[in-house]
Amino acid sequence: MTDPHPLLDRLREAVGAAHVLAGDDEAYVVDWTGVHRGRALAVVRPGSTEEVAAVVRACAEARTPLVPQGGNTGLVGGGVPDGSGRQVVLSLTRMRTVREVDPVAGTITVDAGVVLADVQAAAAAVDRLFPMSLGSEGSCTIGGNLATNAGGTAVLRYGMTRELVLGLEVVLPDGRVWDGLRGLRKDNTGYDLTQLFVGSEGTLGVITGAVLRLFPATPRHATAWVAVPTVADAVALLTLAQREGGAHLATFEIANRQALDLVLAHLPGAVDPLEAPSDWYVLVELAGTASDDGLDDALERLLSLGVEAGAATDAAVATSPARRDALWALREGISEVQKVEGATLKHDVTLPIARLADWTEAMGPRLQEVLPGVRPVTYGHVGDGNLHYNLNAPVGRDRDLLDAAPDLSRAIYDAVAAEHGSISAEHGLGRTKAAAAASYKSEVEVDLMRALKQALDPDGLLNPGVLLTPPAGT
Ligand code: FAD
Ligand code: 2HG
Ligand code: ZN
Repeated sequence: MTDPHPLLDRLREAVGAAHVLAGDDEAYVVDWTGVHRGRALAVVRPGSTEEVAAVVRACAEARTPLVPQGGNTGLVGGGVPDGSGRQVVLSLTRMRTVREVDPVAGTITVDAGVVLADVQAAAAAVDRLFPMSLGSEGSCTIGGNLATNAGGTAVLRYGMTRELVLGLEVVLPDGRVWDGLRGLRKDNTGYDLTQLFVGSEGTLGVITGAVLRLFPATPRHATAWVAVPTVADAVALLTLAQREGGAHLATFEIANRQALDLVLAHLPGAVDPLEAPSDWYVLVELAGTASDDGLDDALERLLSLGVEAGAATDAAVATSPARRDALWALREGISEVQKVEGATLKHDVTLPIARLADWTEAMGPRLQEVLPGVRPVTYGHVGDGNLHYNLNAPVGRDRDLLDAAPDLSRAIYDAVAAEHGSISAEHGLGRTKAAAAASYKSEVEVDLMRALKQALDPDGLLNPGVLLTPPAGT
């Protein structure tokens, strides 16, 4: 067995003793959900790409597994160590430099540890937009966003993280540095290595820098919180929003009444903006540049067409930036309040949009058979076909939810598979879903993924147990 102490000395040499922390520091070894509570050999916080490379080399030589970590906001346990106490957490949070902003080329080059909100602010400072938007944007890092291929509320218009990146800098599992920091729009010189690392959840390399795309700033917004009777009505309203909003349609999010009730119960200052309760709600936003004058009219047209068609029953339109923030808080606050409410089972699924309504309608009664009283808190990015089909326990019965979890999740994932959907739309697989994903993928797909892992990380030292389960017999 490897003696940990020589490695700890090498890590201190590589990054400075002050940046090697104890392996039981909760900020680094417990995930945001609180479900994954690990223990590390140490937490290492390098301050530069060279230091990351030195840490990775030292761990490779000592055959010690590494867990790359950004803001530790991941929802599938991929950024925290297991309970063995043998893994080293490599935190990128000291690497926070915005290296370059080029508003003309429309690019920004950043260290991987830069917090998403700081990238948005650096873009805004030169009158540009970095569109990615997540509830966790005040803490998550660009490295984590790339490693998970994060989605969020602007995917409908701008795409997932992989559509926002042009080049990467990556420390490979043997400690070599791949400098792929090119901001080129056109580069057909072989396999797309940048895209290989996007969504690889820290299993193929440690991302240390990125060139990201910027877009024209959109300071104008027209935003509404709309009551819709059913998911089918939300989908009908989406079609109208695409027609009336055109390229200005930036956000189209859904939430059920159960989700709103939790926000009203637990989020200080939250107020229901509509008088009559509804089973479902949509947050719709059109966004435009300073010269786009017609957004309010387009939203009004959309809402009256929605009411005429019976797809919408009422709406609150934001009349000031503060009102806009208040409407957004009703949607962005849901994850946090679900956690306050108690044990939560998360299912981040995608379905063909045309199947969302029937699927959701069938799922409710099926789950009641498994656990009577279970509360589906359903919300998400309906414009992308992505629902967070999360479950809270029947009131006061968290233990029952945890006991029924395997049966509940299997019922949901089987129903997703039957529609050729995905069991992870945007959060990744991490430790939570690696085994489930393997059982829903074809053998060919799993083999290809294993072949990539073997080619880049033959000793399996980067994030073992995350994304891929260990091969049979190991
Ligand atoms: P971490 O949690 O630290 O790590 C996540 C994964 O990336 C791990 O596997 C880790 O090993 C790997 N990793 C991290 N940094 C690197 C690196 N530099 N190099 C290689 N691998 C690395 N996600 C969405 O997609 N859409 C949402 O709308 C959304 N909303 C959220 C709202 C809340 C309130 C919370 C708590 C989370 C939300 N998330 C969402 C999930 C999470 O914020 C994202 O997955 C985010 O991209 C994780 O970034 P992070 O820096 O916190 O990564
Ligand atoms: C969101 O869309 C996030 O709010 C978080 O993806 C979802 O907490 C969740 O399950
Ligand atoms: Zn989401």
